[in-house]
Amino acid sequence: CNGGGSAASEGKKDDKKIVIGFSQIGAESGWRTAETKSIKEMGKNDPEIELKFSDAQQKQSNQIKAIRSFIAQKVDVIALAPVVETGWEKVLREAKRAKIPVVLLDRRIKVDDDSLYTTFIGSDFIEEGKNAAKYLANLIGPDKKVNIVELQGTVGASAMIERQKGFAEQLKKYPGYKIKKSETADFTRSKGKEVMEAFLKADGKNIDAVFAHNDDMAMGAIQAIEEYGLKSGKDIKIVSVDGIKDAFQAIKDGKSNITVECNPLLGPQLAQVAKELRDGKKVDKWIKSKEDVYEGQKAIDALPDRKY
Ligand code: GZL
Repeated sequence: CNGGGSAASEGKKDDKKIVIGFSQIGAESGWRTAETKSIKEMGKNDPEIELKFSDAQQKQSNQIKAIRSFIAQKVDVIALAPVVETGWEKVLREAKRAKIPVVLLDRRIKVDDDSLYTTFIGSDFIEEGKNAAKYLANLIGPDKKVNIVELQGTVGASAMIERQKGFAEQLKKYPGYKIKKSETADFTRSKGKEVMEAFLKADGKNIDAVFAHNDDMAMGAIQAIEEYGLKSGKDIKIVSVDGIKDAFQAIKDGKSNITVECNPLLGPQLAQVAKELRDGKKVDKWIKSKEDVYEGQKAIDALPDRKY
């Protein structure tokens, strides 16, 4: 180099940049791709951050490999969106031994030693499940007899476990509301359509509502309901979680009824946490996303401004 260049130009690690290794689950839903976009944009635009990105194609084994690779590269921070809650102790102990803080994004893990991660940036899934039931009962009438089918997210994912729990908890307040069938459709549109087709085939005349753990599965269910010959949003009410644009459009078109927002735009918060860790600041164990619930005219009015 010309001798006068900065440390970086001599090929040495530019120690002003914070290197974040992010192990992303995959691209199973519109929500997930929005989160990836938010974090990649942060990596590109924030001069203090260098982002290393790995896509695990839904496999925990690929996430564990990525974490080991980040440890070997001596990144400053590991960000992890854990596909499932369990099976992380061993590799997170390796990260701890390497003195690399681990920031959880958008899903939680179950570990006996919670010093294995520094913070969880994400939503209150129990709250989201409760809101889904509350708004559905408010729409149909809390005293009605309502047969519900449930499209669950990825088995073992905290978002799936806790949304199911919150919904069932709230449903106790409405004795006429019954979950007749509940099956995973893995947070994807195609599986949501497939499982809904099976539900309709089995007992289509007795389904009053669908609770889908994410909007993508709800979009698949809407297609199945229409192909079955019923009016989605009218004959069968739809409530789902995420708040992607397609869900707002479906509400505007009268095909869906309620979407419970779950914020995927976590790039700025991840950068903020990485800087606080660099500066030796203490960060909260849970950095909770702020979110709302959208239905009817409120959803229609918000549609033009939705960012994902
Ligand atoms: C929620 C996130 C979930 C979304 C789904 O934080 O983990 O995973 O709700 C996504 O769309 O697949």
